[in-house]
Amino acid sequence: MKQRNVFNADSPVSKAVSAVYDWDTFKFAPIRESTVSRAMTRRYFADLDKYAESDIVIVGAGSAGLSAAYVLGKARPDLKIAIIEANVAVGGGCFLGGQLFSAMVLRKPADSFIRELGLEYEDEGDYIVVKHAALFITTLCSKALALPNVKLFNATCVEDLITRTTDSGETRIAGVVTNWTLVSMHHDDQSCMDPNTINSKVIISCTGHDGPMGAFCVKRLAELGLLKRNHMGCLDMNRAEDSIVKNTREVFPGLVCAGMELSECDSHNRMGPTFGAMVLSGVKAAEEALKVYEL
Ligand code: AHZ
Repeated sequence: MKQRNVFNADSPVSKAVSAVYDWDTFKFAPIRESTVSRAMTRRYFADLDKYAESDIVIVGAGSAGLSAAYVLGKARPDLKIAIIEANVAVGGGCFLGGQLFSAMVLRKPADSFIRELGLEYEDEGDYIVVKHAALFITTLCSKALALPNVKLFNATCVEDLITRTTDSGETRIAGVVTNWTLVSMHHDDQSCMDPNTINSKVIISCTGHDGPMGAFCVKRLAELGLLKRNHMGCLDMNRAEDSIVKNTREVFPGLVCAGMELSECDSHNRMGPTFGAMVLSGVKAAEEALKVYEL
């Protein structure tokens, strides 16, 4: 027997969403399919046009890349910041804490960044625990993307770097070469799918340690003999976190390296599932990138 849905302004759900729906008479506003297509494509291509000349490009939207994006976007509303992420989903290795556990550990003094995001945590003395890594990364992402000067191009892969040779003969990074990730995955069975480009004065590379797609910029420069590549060291939490943050820097003219990608450059130890160094490496990368930008 069909029951009439009760129109109830006092229901706890109506109060939670601050709206009352009468489910029997409910109807969405009308729309034509092409309107939806145009609403998306017009904005996407306007963004491609706007960010083709970016001030700072961040490669990789894991914990280090998104921390850098949030800090930079907030500190410098005058700069255009593009984030390029190869995956559909952001977060990199940061949707779980470690070994598929959910809680996320950050050693102090990274607790100040968690307070900046407005997240609750348990204070355990020398370290803090956020109840779920996904809560951290989604909050960080939403705060970064809410900034008007930050644009995320996800499902977009950095396939190469743009270089320039200055009058003094120095090679500098001057941007990134991109393609949609699904296109990048078919370079072996489709011919000549040329990429797109974004020019930028500074790149912050945060593509993580070596793996199916990590350490991209360090590996690319190393294969050309422009940068020496060292491999990530074994796990040592104490050494790893300090040395990643301390060494976050411009590793090649125009290229700041942050997060675990740096371990493939300098052979830092890995730290396993503790994320303070990723967050603070992102913050330091933002400062280093601004120094390069202002030169
Ligand atoms: O998809 C990658 C991920 O989201 C993205 N990425 C990689 N190559 C790319 C390319 N173009 C665009 N060519 C690319 N995007 O970069 C992101 C890297 O995120 P991550 O979480 O792997 O790196 P992170 O340095 O931000 O965080 C590392 C987290 C780790 S690993 C680790 C250990 O192994 O001990 N410990 C911690 C805390």
